[in-house]
Order: sequence, then C-alpha cells, then structure tokens
Amino acid sequence: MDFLYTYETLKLEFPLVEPEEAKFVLLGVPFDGTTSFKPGTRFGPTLIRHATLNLESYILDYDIDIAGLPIADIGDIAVIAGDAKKTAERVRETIEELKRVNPEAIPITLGGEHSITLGPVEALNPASYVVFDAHLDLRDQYEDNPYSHACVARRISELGVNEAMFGIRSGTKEEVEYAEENGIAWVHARDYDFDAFVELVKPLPEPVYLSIDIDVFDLSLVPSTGTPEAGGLAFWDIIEAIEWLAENKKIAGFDIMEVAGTELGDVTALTAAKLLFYFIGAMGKGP
Ligand SMILES: [Mn+2]
Repeated sequence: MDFLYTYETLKLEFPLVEPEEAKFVLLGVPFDGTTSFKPGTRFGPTLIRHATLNLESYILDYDIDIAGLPIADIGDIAVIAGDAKKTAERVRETIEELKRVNPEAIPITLGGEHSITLGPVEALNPASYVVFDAHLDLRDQYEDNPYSHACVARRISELGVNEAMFGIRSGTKEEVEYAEENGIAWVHARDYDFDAFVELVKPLPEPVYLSIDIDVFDLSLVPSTGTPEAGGLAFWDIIEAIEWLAENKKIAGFDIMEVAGTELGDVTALTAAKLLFYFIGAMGKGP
C-alpha cells in the first residue's frame, strides 16, 4: 500500500511484509526543525536503520529471531522543513491511514526530534503516555514555538492523556509546577529503578504509548543527540521496563526520538538500533 506522505529510503534489511499484514510498522521522520543545541536528528532514521546491519536478528536472551516476525517498513515521512506542527500532522495522517487498513499494527516511529511524537499520539489516542527522557518537555512555548521539542509532553498532557516520565534530570521550576498541578508523575534519573517504574506505571490506564527520547541514556551511550545531558540511565534499565510493559500493558505505539549524528556507525544510532530490536523482540515473544 502507498501512503500519501511517505517516500522510499534505506529500509530494514529483513524479509519485510506489507503494512496490511504487519504487526510492527516502522516509519522514519527525518526532522530537526526546532533543534536548539546539536543538529542532525534529520539523519536519525537512516542512521538507526543502517546501524541495524551490525546486529544479529536473533536475540540471545529471548531465544527469538525477530527477522521472522511480521515487520513492515514504510519509509520516511516527507517532512516540512522548519515546521514541527505540520510535520507532526503528516505523521498523524500517515498512522491514521495505516490503522484504517490494519487496526492491530503497532507503529514504530524513528526520529527525528521529539516534537514529532505529537503525531503518533494524536493518531493512536492512547490513555497513557510513558516517556523516558532527560527533559520534562512541559514548557508552554520554547523560542516562541508551542510545537518545539521542549513542549511535546505539555501538548500531550493537554489532550487529556495520563503521563509518567522516567530518567528526568532537566527542567524549569515552571515545568515542575505544571507537572504537580496536573498530576504528572516523574522520576529523576538519580532515583530511577525498576520498582519505581512499576509502581508508577502499573495503575495507568491502557493502551499505553511508549516514547524513548534517546537522551535519557547516559551520555556515553548517546553522544549524538539534540540536547545531551550527563547523568542518564543504563541500557538494561530501559530494556527491563520495556519487557514489563510488553508483558503487562497493551502498547498502542512506540518511538525512538532525538537520534542525531552525521556519520554512519555513530554510537548513538547503535544504541537506538539495539533498543529497537529489543522492543520488537519483547513484544514479539509474547507474555
Ligand atoms: Mn529530551
């Protein structure tokens, strides 16, 4: 099937299926229009797909070969340079198109900056938004733009979606107050552990949308990202959380955002690619 706003690009090197038959549907959003510090998220989707070439599709600890799962890759969204709002709308429309022909599909968005997450969330209408991020992203506006990457969790909260945030270590006093006033729970990176995650996520209503801003990881794992912050989480912290979600909650969609870089084989993309494989593996192996 053809989508209005996608185009062909480097795809996952797996035996892919059509979107109509897929359980997992990848789409890239090569957008970095509101990036405020380190540019290059427009290369994120290509860098992640390229980095998967380095990985075995067989996941050792799950005893599952994810290349045998029904995965589609519908390419990249034709972004509108500099316009996060319109680009997110194109992502929303693309996922709505997909869900009309395949209501069971789980869209996996590869970014691209975090502002774009508004698109899949609006399309999928989840009850809860679980996000791993260094930043609260609860600003009303940033650099005069309400659709900046620094505002995405605020826009999602305004849709009435429950939110829980993990790995946070950056925000303003106003953002903290907004979280308090609106019942948004968040766990500082220093305080993060698996029990804290389960405690907050267990009572959340389903389905859950899971967003990973790659800057949640420790800097050593993700040197190339839009707004890097020291003091992040370890790789297995997040894999354990994904495994718990896969076994205990209905997942509406998933994204990996803010992967930047200009060189194939960038460490950040290798981290993101491994994360992508574990998400598909955890969801594919069943409870
Ligand atoms: Mn962030």
